[in-house]
Amino acid sequence: MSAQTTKPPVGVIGLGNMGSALADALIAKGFPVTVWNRTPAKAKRFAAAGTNVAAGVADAARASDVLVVCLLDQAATQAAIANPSVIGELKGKTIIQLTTMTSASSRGLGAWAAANGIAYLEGQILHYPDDVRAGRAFIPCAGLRRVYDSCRPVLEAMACEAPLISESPGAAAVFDKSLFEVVFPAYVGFLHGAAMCRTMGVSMATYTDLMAKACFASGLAERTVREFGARATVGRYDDNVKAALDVYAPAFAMTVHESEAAGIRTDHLKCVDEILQGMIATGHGHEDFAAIYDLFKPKGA
Ligand code: FVH
Repeated sequence: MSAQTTKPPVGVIGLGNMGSALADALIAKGFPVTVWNRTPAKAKRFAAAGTNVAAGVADAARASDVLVVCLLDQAATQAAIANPSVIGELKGKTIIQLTTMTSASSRGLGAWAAANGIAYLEGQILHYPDDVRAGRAFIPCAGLRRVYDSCRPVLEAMACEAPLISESPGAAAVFDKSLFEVVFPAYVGFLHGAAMCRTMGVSMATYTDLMAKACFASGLAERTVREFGARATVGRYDDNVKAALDVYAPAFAMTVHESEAAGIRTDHLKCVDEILQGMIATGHGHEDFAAIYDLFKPKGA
């Protein structure tokens, strides 16, 4: 992609929920876009609006400097791009890979691209298609800085934040999974908490409103992750402790007890309870919650 061109021709491979939003965002920002989808029906509205629709992935690659790939998974991505006619068209060009996949798959794809003279940037979309259309999506990226720099205009059309978090492909994929790790248990907890409160006659509306205010509108969630991050960076957990693990552990044990008393399953709570009790048993009760970070060193490190 030429450094002087701010709006290079872009191909979008995959017009599912997310791929079509990416194409919409690029078109809205004035990029010359060529789209392709395995099932042609999904490309119809683009053709009707005057967007170039390619007959195949190789045609889309030929028409583009940058190929944005957003397919179901790694296998679909492999099927779409790993064939000689596509490789021939992509040589010297750039792939922005936005399909959700594991870090190992992304590294493999990066190595495949390098071996075929194709620049590779991995990005993982953290938000929903409507967020992409509204310009409020985050897409953390990983890949060589020079490739990232050359892709910035395209990234900025699809995301409000698209930081380069590492030069190693796979890092964005791992970040994506970390996000799932943070939010999915929180979502499960939110719904479980609602069930507990319902047994005491608290309405869903009251529960939702109070939880949204207590965790998010108050800034608690953001303050907490920033404080944990700062403590874990220096590895000190015993200074200026606002609430020690000695305080949190019994409170969480009560949560398990409340849930059991209400006849609601507690399996997802038990492992957190075990971690907290383990911290107390190993002499960390006086420390901050962030001390748990040190439990998660990879085996052998
Ligand atoms: N939708 C979302 O909110 C999330 C947000 C976070 C990131 N994800 C990831 O984005 C990838 C695509 O997700 P999607 O929501 O667009 O998924 P679908 O609407 O199901 O569209 C899937 C597209 O993949 C095409 N496809 C599937 N298999 C193949 C194949 N073997 N060869 C070529 N294309 C294939 C499918 O084509 P078709 O079924 O219409 O012919 C769609 O274009 C995904 O990794 C999410 O995790 C989205």
